[in-house]
Amino acid sequence: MKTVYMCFSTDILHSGHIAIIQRAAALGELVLGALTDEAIATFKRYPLIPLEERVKLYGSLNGVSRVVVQDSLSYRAVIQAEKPDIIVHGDDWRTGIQSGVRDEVIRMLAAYGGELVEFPYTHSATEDVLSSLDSRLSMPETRRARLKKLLTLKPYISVMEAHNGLTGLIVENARTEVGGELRQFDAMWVSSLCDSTVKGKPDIELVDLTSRIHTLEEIMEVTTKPIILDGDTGGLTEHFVYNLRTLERLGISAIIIEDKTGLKKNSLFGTDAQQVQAPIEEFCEKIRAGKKAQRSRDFMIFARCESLILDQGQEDALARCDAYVRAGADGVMIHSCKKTPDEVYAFMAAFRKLHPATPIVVVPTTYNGASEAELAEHGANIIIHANHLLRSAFPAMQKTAELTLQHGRTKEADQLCLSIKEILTLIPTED
Ligand code: SPV
Ligand code: MG
Repeated sequence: MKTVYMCFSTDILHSGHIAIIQRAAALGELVLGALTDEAIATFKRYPLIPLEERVKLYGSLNGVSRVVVQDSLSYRAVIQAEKPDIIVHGDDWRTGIQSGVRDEVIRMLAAYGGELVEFPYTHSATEDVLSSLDSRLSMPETRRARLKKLLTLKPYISVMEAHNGLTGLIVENARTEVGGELRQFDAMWVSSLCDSTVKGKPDIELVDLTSRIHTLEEIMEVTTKPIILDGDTGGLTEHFVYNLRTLERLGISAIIIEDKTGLKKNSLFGTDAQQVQAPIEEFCEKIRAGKKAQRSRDFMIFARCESLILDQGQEDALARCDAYVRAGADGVMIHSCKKTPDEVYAFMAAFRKLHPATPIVVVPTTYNGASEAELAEHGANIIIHANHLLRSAFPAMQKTAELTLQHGRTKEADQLCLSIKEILTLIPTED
């Protein structure tokens, strides 16, 4: 009897799945692969039913002889271990993001005479239910909890900035395949720099919370991924405790507040801007008050340390971050405006000795030669690309304006623009 392998990532079974299992089982002895939560989280929402439960569920289905765990989107390890005669998949992976994974499967099967059988993909009514389930992920309770959960599932969290509905959609939907693995952003950063700059205002806590919330609402309305808010200094402690409950209720997953006092300016000015760090105890009190005020268990407050930005040295950074964690911060953000990540690496090595598991957030804007994987290897858990969608859009917009003035028409700017057809269909209507 031939062995047949098929991989599943679903946590909600419908009649279409049962039908495909029966067809696969008719080809031989069916081994079902259960994709791990970590692997699933790389390309869609993490499963609501955990792996162990899914393994039991799959194993109880008629036609399934046993279940094995597949820990990557690539079938490489499973093919090597199981050497199935047949691999079954829906034909929907021929194009798009999974086609590289498919190519590898075909190559590996060919090496020993195995066969790929593709069943035509059929749209099931339950798929609509599943996508409506996905949209329920945007509801505040579920959405807020997702960041904490992802921190337990992924080696590191990749975050891109969003500053309005459209950029939110880009962060929500951007996907790429690298070496057989799918990549997508895990969360969004709503930056004070970008939120101020799009409004033509400086990044000095001038754009007030009401306005920041408007931006958040705009993004949240069209996306489902968790949001980390750049909360600047958090303002007065007396105000912070109210404001964070508002954010929590909206479904924001985390706020990062920085240990500055007085007129806050953007950190990337480094020591060129006069900026003052708050006394350690004063900032710890703000963290303590915030943690006491929050109502849910999953909302997180990260403490951002500006010691390296302000040239106060590693010892100061470490003492502060240690105190912030002791005051209840869920994690720390260590910021730097150096061109290399060396001082961030040195900090993480020292901090890890004190707090082996506390999340560390980094923002590699000036030291962006360091890859996410390198930063994570040195201890980072959350990596924020803080301003790049805005910075990349601006040059194109400015060039378009200049070309139009220069030529008295817009034709010369065509190559910088979406086509009319593309802009009309970019945002589909729901019918
Ligand atoms: C922001 O994005 O507003 C930040 C990060 O606070 S930075 O601009 O690097 O200070
Ligand atoms: Mg900021």
